Amino acid sequence: MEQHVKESPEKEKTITDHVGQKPISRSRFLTTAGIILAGSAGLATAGEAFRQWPRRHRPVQPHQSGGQASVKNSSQDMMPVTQSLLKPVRVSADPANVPLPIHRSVPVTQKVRLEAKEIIGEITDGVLFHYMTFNGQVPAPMIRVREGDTVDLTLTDNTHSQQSHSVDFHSCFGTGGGAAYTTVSPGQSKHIRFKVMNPGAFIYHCAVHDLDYHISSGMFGLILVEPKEGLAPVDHEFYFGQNEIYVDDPQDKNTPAVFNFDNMIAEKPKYVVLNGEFNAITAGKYGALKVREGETVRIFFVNGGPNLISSFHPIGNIWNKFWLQGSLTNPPFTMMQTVQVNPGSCAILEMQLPVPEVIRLADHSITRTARQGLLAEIEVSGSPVPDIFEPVKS
Ligand SMILES: [Cu+2]
Repeated sequence: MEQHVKESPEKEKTITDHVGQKPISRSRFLTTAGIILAGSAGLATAGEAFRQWPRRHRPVQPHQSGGQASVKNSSQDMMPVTQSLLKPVRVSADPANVPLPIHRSVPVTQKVRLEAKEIIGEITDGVLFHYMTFNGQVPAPMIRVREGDTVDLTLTDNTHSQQSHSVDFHSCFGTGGGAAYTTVSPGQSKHIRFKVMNPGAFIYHCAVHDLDYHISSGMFGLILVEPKEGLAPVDHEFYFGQNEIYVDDPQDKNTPAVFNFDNMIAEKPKYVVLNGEFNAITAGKYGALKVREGETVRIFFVNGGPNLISSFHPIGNIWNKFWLQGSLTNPPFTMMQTVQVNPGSCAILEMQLPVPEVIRLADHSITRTARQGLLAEIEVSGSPVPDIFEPVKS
């Protein structure tokens, strides 16, 4: 059995050559523009652009020399502007892309393939960023297994990557949660097997030397270990991940924002986001989630951090069930308003929907929601229930 963590096949698109006004293939256009096509969305990866760069302008690669100073240099000098000809790729994971519940009574071995992939995305309008991801999305793909299953994991570092990567599963007993055996250089693959012993939602994240930088740049996700008896059925399951991004304002809209290590040490991020981008899952960006009055919603939530505690709150509702730390060996708390989710941890949360409304998922360290990009919207359709809520005209 293999989880759907693979990407769609590459598609050739035709665009217009503005010089000759005749259609050329997108890959041909990019090659002409000094970029080689890579990736399903037709965007050149950061590593490709890096290779196109004249050697004398290349930054020192951190994993060649080690140490934080070299990382800083690498980030400050990172990326030429040739990708300005392209629309940056979406990195924000679709919250509705959740693996189906498990209905079986025996343990199996599940193959999971993850690919470390560095891509240029856009945090918000005009702010390009060199994301580091698993499989091109933030948070990384949700993995769903059953207590007692064996995860057969292969981690590959994309050939276009600039950096080495690894993965630490909090659901794995083993040195570094597997990270000690999964450090991969660009083009390399490593393979581990581990048994998931305890039910719950657990984070996985990159765990190389500069793991704070890598996690802040997008390398974290959630693995759900269902209990043997399964989870109660609900109408909707969604998947969200929070992280903070420490960047300076970009020079201009064509130059990726530079990562600021001093601000990361001071824990002063520029952005704090849900699913990788500023207010990504809202009507104003990729669209709000749609549900109906009377339904039940379950959210699998991972806080990548790397440093900030989340105070997770559904504005206009409360969590009628909340599994602290994502642990399913304890009973849920009930009727919780704002819950704490530590960096490097998860939560499972449920909401009931007694009235039609727009629910806004927020971090109630509320400046993060008011100004820094942490917002998602769930639109509940249905008929007004004046007994529960009624706007009164004065
Ligand atoms: Cu990494």
